[in-house]
Amino acid sequence: MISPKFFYDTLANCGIDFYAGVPDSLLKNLCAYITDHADAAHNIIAANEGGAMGLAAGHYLATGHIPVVYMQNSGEGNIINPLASLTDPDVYNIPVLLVIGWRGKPGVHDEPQHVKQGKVTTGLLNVMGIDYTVLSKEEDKAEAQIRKAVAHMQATRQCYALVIEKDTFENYQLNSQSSIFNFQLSREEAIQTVAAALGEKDCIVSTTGMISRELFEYRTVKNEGHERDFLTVGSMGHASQIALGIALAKPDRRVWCFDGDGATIMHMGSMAIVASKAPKNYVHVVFNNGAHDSVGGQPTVGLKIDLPAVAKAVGYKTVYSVDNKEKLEEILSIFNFQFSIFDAPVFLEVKVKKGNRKDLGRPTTTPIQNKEALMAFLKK
Ligand SMILES: Cc1ncc(C[n+]2csc(CCOP(=O)(O)OP(=O)(O)O)c2C)c(N)n1
Repeated sequence: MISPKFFYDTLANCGIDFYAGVPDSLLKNLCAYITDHADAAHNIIAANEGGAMGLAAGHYLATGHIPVVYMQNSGEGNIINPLASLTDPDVYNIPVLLVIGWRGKPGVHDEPQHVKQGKVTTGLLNVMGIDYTVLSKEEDKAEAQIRKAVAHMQATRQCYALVIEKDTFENYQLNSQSSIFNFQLSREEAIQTVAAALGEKDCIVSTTGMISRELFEYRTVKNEGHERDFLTVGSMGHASQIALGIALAKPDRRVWCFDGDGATIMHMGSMAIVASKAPKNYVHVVFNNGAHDSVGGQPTVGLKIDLPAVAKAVGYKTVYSVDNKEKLEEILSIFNFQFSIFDAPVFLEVKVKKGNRKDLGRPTTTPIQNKEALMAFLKK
């Protein structure tokens, strides 16, 4: 395995010291090392991977130095547009070193949302004309690959990708305290509290990562079915729009979006669309731990910005922010009492602490079973 320090120092020796990206579980140790060692001007955890490409391009324009964009392969979709219309040699010809975690690599068991992306990871690079290599797990070979990549980018001004398999990087524990907040509630307790307050006809669209896993476990422990929940296992940042689509088509049901701060910020423009449609049956709950908790806990700006104020500014009718169970239960009881008259869409920020149970399971039903059960439930 490669030590994150070795990778970081090798890039530094090649004159590369600017990072932008969205964290990934396979890159967890590397992202943690970068978070701890690069200063705030040289490591920007972007809203989404396309934004990271923009930041990288700006850095290159200002300095002439090759930047790095790190991401999970799920983020390839978000960079296709900047690759085609910003960095490509047919447009501005800007070199960016892409470091891409390869979830769902064919032959390696992974969750359903990673299977297709894993199959097309290198194919997408081929079609975009990006040269790449799968990074070796041996440091001397990896160093040679990095030097070759840098020489290629310097000669051609084109992007180059290092594709990273599982278990490439040695363990590195994030030290940074910047994203530790001691809120009373865990995310799982907060999810249980909100889910317990829902009506029989209500449905939930939950976001990628631990939030969907914790909701799934809640139903299992309660001996309830999973038909009321759409677990958005992939498509990070789009749960609010899936919920909006359901809410508009089913105005007689309350629809709850269970979002994360990272996912909300990833496509924050979607909040404006929710508000502009003003669905009377829509509640957007953001479990805000200020972190990309599901992939290693790297910080988001979630607790540095005022998300309820953003919601209010784009037009959500009612906004709340709570950081304890009593207040959360109080607000939920208002919803239940006043459902027919309360001013929606509602935005509810629940500030929660980072972390999850170590023995947290994963959904045992398939995405297609989940979809079919929900569609049958919505017909009732
Ligand atoms: C487009 C895309 N980029 C990156 C990822 C990897 N990823 C999965 S969950 C997650 C973090 C989600 O953070 P947040 O929404 O704040 O929820 P939390 O995990 O903190 O509960 C990330 C970055 C992804 N699935 N899709």
